[in-house]
Amino acid sequence: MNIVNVDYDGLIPNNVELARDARVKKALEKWHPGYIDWWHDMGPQVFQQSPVYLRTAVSVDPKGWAKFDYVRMPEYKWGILLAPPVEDRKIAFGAHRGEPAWQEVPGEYRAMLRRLIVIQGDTEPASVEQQRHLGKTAPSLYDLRNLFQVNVEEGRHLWAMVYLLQKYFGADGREEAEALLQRRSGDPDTPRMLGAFNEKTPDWLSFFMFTVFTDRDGKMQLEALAQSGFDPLSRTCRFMLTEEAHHMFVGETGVGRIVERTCTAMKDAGIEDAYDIEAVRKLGVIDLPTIQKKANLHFSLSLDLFGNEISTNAANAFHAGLKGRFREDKLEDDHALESDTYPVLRLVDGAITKQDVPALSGLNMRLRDDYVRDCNSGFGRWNRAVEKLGIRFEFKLPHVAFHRQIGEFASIKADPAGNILSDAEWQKRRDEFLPSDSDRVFIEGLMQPELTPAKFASWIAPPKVGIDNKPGDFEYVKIAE
Ligand code: BYC
Repeated sequence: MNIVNVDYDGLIPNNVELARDARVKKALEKWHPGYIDWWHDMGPQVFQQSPVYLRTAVSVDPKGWAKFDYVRMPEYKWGILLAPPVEDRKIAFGAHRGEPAWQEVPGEYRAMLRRLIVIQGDTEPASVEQQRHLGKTAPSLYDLRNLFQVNVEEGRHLWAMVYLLQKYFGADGREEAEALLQRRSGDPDTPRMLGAFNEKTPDWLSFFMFTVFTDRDGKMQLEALAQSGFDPLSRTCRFMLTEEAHHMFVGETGVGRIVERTCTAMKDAGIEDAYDIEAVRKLGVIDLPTIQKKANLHFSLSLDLFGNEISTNAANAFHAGLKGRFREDKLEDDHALESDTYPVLRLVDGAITKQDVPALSGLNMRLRDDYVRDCNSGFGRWNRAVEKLGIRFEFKLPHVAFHRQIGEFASIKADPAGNILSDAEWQKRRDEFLPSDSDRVFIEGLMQPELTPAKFASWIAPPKVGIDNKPGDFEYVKIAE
């Protein structure tokens, strides 16, 4: 075994020499049955015993790290995989810039580091819990397989954070690892830590939007943590990012396929007006304005995950060298930001106003701005597809003040263009901006399972290529076995 290849002999595949680390191995083996119980209780509600064509990480070599095969989900090899170390790596930002990256937890920052790892860890099982019922209404075997792939990898990401807690944080790390299995998405008494992870993912359009917008927050946060001066966290996040890319692919192509199917059906039926919702829905497809409303919802929920506009936590984590900026190592400045400013949208005397704030306090917003830019690229692709199919409609990202629950704009109501509305106006117009009860009922009605190989539900187009280049009629999940 070396750092690139993974040791598959034991219960827990790993490239961290677990076999030589009796204490951590024992702690993880003790945690394992609780994890499996959690997976049975809170993981996918159906097809747990069906062989699923899944990829499993067998290496951390970027050129070929995964193998595909049929696996029953509870038997998936959830391993601990860290990207190879960078020789002589130095801390790249903050007060310790230029010092060797930490291989052990820096004592003075222990609590801050633990909190970041626990929050990251908490989101992983939360998303599996949110998505557990979706297998019952999959639009195809291809999509069912993709859902399960995302789920098992989120499970692996929980393992990744639990390894860090068990290895580096002693008794309190063990307690936190236990607590990660106890909290439940949406539970009134023991909810998950961040707002968006307690929301429902009621249907497949929401699932795809979640993987577009919320997994993309995951990408941004992992990129920021991959810059960490705490080297084991950096290496862990670097490998997680490899897997995360597929989750966003699932979301972006999922929404893209829904948009394509809608536009094609409209064209075939001779419907030009995208807002003739009743006529479009009669075709058994999802009208474009409703897709936009779902995007509005999931984008705004995901913006909340960046925290407050002005954040001492973010400033402290950067100063300490624990959490950097998006691609910090590619930025050209002093990487200390002590005397810099950053422009941030704030609520000043009731108006949305751009204000220069100390760059350290504005770090959450800087990451959020990078995120918004990244989101726009997905919108561009969907808009090009709409245009190509000859339909007049444009998807737009809503304003950052729209429908917020965290930060300065939580106290106001704004429309997707960023105009401030009175409470009464908001109540009157809310259903123009966000999915209404009748939208939900309509979408729910469409969510009938289609589990015949090569077949797809009426509202979604087939993918351009199969997973692992498999043909269109490939049996991605062997339902009958
Ligand atoms: N909900 O100083 P502030 C992923 C709390 S997703 C509830 O602005 P900070 C994935 C905050 O905790 C990525 N509470 O916060 C995606 C703080 O509480 P305390 C997950 C919130 O720390 C899909 C207080 O408000 N990873 O991987 O600067 C599927 C003051 O706020 C929320 C991370 O998030 C909220 N939305 O920023 C699967 C990375 N926002 O300490 C997986 C680690 C804020 O006063 N986390 N609060 O009690 C962080 O870096 C930061 O904790 C946050 C918040 C960016 C989340």
